[in-house]
Amino acid sequence: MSSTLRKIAKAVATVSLAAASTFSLAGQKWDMPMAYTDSNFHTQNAKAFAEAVKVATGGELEIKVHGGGSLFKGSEIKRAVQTGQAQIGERILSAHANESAVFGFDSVPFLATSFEESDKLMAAAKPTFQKLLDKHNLVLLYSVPWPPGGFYAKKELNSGADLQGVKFRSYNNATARMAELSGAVPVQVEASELSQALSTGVAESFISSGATGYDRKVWEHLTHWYDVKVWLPRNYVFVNKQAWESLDENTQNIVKGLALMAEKAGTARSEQLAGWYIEQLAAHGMNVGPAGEQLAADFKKIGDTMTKEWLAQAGEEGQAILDAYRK
Ligand code: PCA
Repeated sequence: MSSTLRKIAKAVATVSLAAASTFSLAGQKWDMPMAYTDSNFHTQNAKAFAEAVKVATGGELEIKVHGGGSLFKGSEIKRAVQTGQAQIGERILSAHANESAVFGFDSVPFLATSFEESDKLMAAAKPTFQKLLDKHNLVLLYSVPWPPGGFYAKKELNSGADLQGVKFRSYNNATARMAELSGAVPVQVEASELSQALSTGVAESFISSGATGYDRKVWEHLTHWYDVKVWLPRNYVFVNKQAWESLDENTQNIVKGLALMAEKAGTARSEQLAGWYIEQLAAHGMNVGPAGEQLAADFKKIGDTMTKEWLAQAGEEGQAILDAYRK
């Protein structure tokens, strides 16, 4: 090789090496732990979001979704993102009410019981919620409600008294409290471990949407679902603040835009699937329908107690959310 050619080859190698290292410095790979199974509609929605981010940023930001609690268990996800062990994550919002009652705004019984009301409540809560998240070193990207929650059981429920002594699976403070006030015995179980808890008799009843009943094939263990519409709890997607600030403004804007779309698309999907999930429970032999008069009245009473308790815990911030919602 002539010395001129050698010089050119060296120059090309140096330039392409520099280009490659610039790319790897600028390009980021984020891990996104999620608690619910890969086929769940929230997880599917997040996968579509991650794919869109990759395409729209020309690969500058790649988000890898880890479903089903495979990277961090549900109960560990928030802490992992706060401390930067993962850059982005998703969790059911009300599970964090044990840290601050404000996180439970969407799980005040019978406060918001339709998709429309759920959106309205989220809009009312957003300023307070975002301020709280900032204190936790997190930035909110989007949130999507589950379909309305009802009661699963393996016998007919005619009144609240029928839950006396029943082993009741909870997934947050509100479901545990509802169990206690019904005289049931709460036991905390992640959705990813629900089938096992039902098959081993650790749990025999719980509150959840048709989505989780379908995802976990609960018809293999239970017989009834009562459409109580107690709430529409949200999953929310949050980013570690330092990870967020490490993105340039252009990338942040792309991510924010796609997050807004993910919220709309996920919510539309939840609403679209809500009835279908219930049909699936029925198609697999479960009795599905509204709660009878006595059962509904008993739950309503428990709901009133829990609303008072939540307001006492969430204080002025809680009251501000309720006032903005009812305006
Ligand atoms: N499914 C989740 C939370 C709310 C819902 O509908 C669960 O049961 O864990």
